[in-house]
Amino acid sequence: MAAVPRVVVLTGAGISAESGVPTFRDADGLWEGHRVEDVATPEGFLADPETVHRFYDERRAALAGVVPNPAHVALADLERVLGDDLTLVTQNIDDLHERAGSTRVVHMHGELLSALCIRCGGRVRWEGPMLGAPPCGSCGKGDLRPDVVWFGEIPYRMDDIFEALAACDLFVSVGTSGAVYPAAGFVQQARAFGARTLELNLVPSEGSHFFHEARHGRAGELVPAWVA
Ligand code: BV8
Ligand code: ZN
Repeated sequence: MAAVPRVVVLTGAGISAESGVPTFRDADGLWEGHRVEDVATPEGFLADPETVHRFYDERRAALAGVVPNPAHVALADLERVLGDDLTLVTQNIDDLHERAGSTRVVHMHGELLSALCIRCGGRVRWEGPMLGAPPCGSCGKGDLRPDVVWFGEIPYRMDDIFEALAACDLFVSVGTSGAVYPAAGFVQQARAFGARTLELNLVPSEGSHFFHEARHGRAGELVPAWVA
């Protein structure tokens, strides 16, 4: 019985693009409506919490209008085959992997459907608008912020991710521009530990040259073909 390969998959906004979720850096990217510094940094939130809440409230509301695409479904199928030998890390804050059936998703940049108390650090699932929300239910004093990792903040579960990268036989990156660190550096770490590396993206990413192999096209076609 051949050893089961240990696989790490990293997904970015490109895997949700075919579900109708805007990416960050493509022509109609999200950031165009807003300067990154204004909406995706702690300083931006402190300076103008209302604008930041509106930005994330709009994206949270938009989740109701999108559904997982075949790329999300294929990765959920892969989890049923590989079990613990698959580590799925996403930079995305939508819940499309979960809705496609993935059960153990590492949301390194947080989640739209979670609220974080800036005072006690308490978390609570949050589905509606956060602008004007009452104070935190745990400590009763803190204001809630989107439970997402902004620029300058430390991504979640980095220890688990580094451990998976060190142990994996195959690292696959799906739908990411390779513009944001530390996610953009994962391919180099996996490769340094001897893993094979594969990029599945619409166009060559900024880190394409770090991969052993790169296939370019739509995630909805490339991912099911790779998983099959
Ligand atoms: C940190 C959450 C320390 C909120 C996000 C100078 C040099 C290097 C690094 C830095 C630097 N100055 C500052 C830094 C650090 C900084 C950084 O990397 N800045 C960049 C801009 C230079 N990083 C940080 O601050 C991070 N924290 O470094 O802490 C540390 C480090 C290590 C260990 C411990 C501590 C925190 C970064 C997190 C920021 N938060 N999002 C929110 O979502 O609003 S980032 C945001 O960008 C999203 O998470 C998004 O996922 C991420 C990356 O974007 P992509 O997912 O790749 O999306 P993008 O639009 O860019 O690309 C889409 C791709 O899909 C394209 O390639 C496109 O071709 C492709 N595509 C499109 N359609 C399809 C498709 N592919 C397939 N099929 C399709 N249909
Ligand atoms: Zn609190």
